[in-house]
Amino acid sequence: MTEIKPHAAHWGSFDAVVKDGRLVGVRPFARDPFPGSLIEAMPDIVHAACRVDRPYVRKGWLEGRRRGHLRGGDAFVPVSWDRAVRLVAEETRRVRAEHGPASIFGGSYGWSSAGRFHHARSQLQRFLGLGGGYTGQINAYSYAAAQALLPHVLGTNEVLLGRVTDWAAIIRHAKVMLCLGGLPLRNGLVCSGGAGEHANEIHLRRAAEAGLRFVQVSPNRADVPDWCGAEWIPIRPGTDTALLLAMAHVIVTEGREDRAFLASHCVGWDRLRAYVLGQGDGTPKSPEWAAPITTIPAARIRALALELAAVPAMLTATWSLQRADFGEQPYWMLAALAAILGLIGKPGQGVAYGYGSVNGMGNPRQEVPSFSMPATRNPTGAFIPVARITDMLENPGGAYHFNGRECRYPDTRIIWWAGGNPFHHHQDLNRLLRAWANAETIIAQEQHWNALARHADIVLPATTTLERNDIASSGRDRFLRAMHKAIEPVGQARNDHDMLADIAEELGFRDRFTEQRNEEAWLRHLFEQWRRHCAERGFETPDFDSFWEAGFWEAPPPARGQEYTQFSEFRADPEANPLDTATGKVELFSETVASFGYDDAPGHPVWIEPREWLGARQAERFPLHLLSFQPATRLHGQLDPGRVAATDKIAGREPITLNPEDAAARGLKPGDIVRVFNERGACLGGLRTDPGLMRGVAMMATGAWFDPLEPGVPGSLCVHGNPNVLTPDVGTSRLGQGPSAQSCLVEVEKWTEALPPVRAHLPPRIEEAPA
Ligand SMILES: Nc1nc2c(c(=O)[nH]1)N[C@H]1C(S)=C(S)[C@@H](COP(=O)(O)OP(=O)(O)OC[C@H]3O[C@@H](n4cnc5c(=O)[nH]c(N)nc54)[C@H](O)[C@@H]3O)O[C@H]1N2
Ligand SMILES: Nc1nc2c(c(=O)[nH]1)N[C@H]1C(S)=C(S)[C@@H](COP(=O)(O)OP(=O)(O)OC[C@H]3O[C@@H](n4cnc5c(=O)[nH]c(N)nc54)[C@H](O)[C@@H]3O)O[C@H]1N2
Ligand SMILES: [Mo]
Repeated sequence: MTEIKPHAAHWGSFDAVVKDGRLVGVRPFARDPFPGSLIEAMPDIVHAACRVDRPYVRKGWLEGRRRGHLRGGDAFVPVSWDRAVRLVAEETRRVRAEHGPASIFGGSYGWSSAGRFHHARSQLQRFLGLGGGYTGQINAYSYAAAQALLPHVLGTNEVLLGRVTDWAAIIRHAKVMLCLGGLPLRNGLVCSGGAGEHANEIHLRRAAEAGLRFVQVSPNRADVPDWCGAEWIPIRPGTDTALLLAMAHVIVTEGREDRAFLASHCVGWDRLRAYVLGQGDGTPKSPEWAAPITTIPAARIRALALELAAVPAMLTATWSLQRADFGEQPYWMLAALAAILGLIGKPGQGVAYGYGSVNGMGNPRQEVPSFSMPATRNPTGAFIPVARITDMLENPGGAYHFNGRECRYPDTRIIWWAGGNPFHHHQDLNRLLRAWANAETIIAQEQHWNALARHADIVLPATTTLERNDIASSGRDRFLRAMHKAIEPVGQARNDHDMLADIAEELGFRDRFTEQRNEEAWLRHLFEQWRRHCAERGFETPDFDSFWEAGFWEAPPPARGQEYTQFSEFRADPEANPLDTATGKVELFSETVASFGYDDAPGHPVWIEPREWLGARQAERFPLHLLSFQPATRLHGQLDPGRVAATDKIAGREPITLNPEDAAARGLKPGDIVRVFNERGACLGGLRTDPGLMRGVAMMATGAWFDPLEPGVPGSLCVHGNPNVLTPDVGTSRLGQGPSAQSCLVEVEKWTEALPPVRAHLPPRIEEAPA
């Protein structure tokens, strides 16, 4: 018998087709105009050979090889759920008593699932918070540098997270859109909390039809779809700040700055202006200065600056620009340029970040409340900046700076992860592997034997969303979607909520954790809360049963002609509607940031040479700039064992793209297997070439599961193609402490030895329990 169940994921909404208890197919949500192909991988993922079928404990951990032991190479031993729950509870109790709650690292960064009740990280943090506390992580890998910076400059992170100036306003009023990093459609395939409607392509097509001119500044022409007719200006990665400073130089020297706006709405223009003109350091930031840095001809920089001064313009940048050395600077300078041109708050103009980074950015929609699990308090209040995990593990008690604060790292004894994968997302995995050894116990709630599970001590098998009921919701999407349970849990997998409830019981707080609700009671409870919030804002919503039966609820579309421009009220009256910055104005110079005394993030935007870029001395040895971008064929590491990712690989290895001339200079041709390497590590990749990729740049998507030739040995070749064995692990600056994966130099050579098998999608070595 075939059953059809409405369901949703970060990568789209669909009907699950179930036969004889197995997921056999998917059908895209009928209301989604551009569903994309990622959902097609679902049956492979749910029934993958590498599902964790029952609880396991690392054999070495049971035998006492804990702190100081390199993880990744040991066999695992199956245990019963009862035993696993007891081991975890005992360990949690012991470590809290001996070392205090902050020695449990429960930051658990990661995307988890689209379902908002079973959201694994929220469940784990609720459990750890109610149980006495933990050390968390602040900000996101996506845009940590920006999250620290933008409140100082614009008083808000809405320019990053939404609500941003919407496409309706841009299309109506702007004539040109400057897109640093382009507007890649592949990144619009996903959205945290799931997409009901993939909207980016709708808006881009409308904009192109309306004649909006796109100027794409990026190393990769494919970052904007052809049919946008964008002008492509190639730029060396990591040098956008120099370009923007030079554009400011042109605008000032031509007297085209908006003096009235700078005087009434901004502070610090005198300081930034002096820097642009080179009055303090003797270096005018002219187009002639920026040309050799960026490789953009000075005349082109001058023309671009004058065009933006002449026609209504919207400025944007992809999030990846700030996941780089001193990544705060291009973001600050882009906001400064928008201010110098007087664009901020003008209808359909200004600056916002990420129109090309995720689905639904700039989606015209009514502000409907999102459906979510309420956050719980962490009684320790302890956290680290999101990407400082290796530093934390290496330096218990060590001091560091972050956004004006002096902080100390905790002494971590337990690492506990649910819904994220540090062996996917973190940089310099060989360094992480060494630091990871400093933990006594590593607990992973996972669905698959991915690199996190393989590097854990206690592995608790989690259900996928298809094995439970939930509700998907995103602040960037018009649809609330029911996720019906489609199949029974695979093997002994359990819901994160249920396994944590059992551990809470051992520790004496089950009822506080569950509030005596089961799954259905929770969903009804959260739904009623959401309905109340909707009612307060005047939205009519169905009751739970009608919603569940229908499978989705659609927020009413915005009225025709309705459009939204961010900062329009501030522009109209900056005294009555000040920004939430220290001065209430746009800060081109920030006294607050300057007072921190950071030379890697001073009081106004500056050009600082990245540690790794094509202009650096190391480029002699490692002459290719590696951009490890978001994959078109999966979400991060999720979906990697599925058919969509598989068809893109070359002999099972992750593709790496070079300019044909760079390939030829190395004697390489498309389809070759290559070794990509630098001082931090090496991986294999399958070669592709593209004349639309700038010379000197290599592109390799993230997400191929880490597969070291010798598991547990730092520096071992990743035979599958995970670029994070190559990327540097250093904070963007003391201000943001964000990840800086995009500042990475490598070299590529032909792989001439026998091709080692990819084992990433098979379970690890499993042994029976020791007597
Ligand atoms: N080099 C480089 N590295 C990067 C980036 C880059 O651009 N370059 N980008 C960074 C960015 S922006 C991000 S956001 C991160 C993404 O990093 P992550 O969010 O950590 O990546 P995911 O692979 O989505 O990890 C989610 C994990 O949760 C598991 N999971 C899903 N649902 C459930 C569930 O219900 N229960 C449990 N227990 N587990 C579940 C999945 O199996 C998966 O292993 O990567 C970062 N890393
Ligand atoms: N299909 C799919 N979509 C995704 C994700 C996924 O895993 N899969 N992940 C989601 C997540 S978590 C996030 S945070 C977003 C991230 O969204 P982004 O950070 O915007 O994504 P990236 O793919 O890293 O980069 C976008 C483009 O920026 C360009 N670029 C890189 N460096 C530079 C530079 O120095 N200067 C200029 N001018 N351009 C540069 C590159 O050519 C690249 O193609 O994507 C989201 N969307
Ligand atoms: Mo992200």
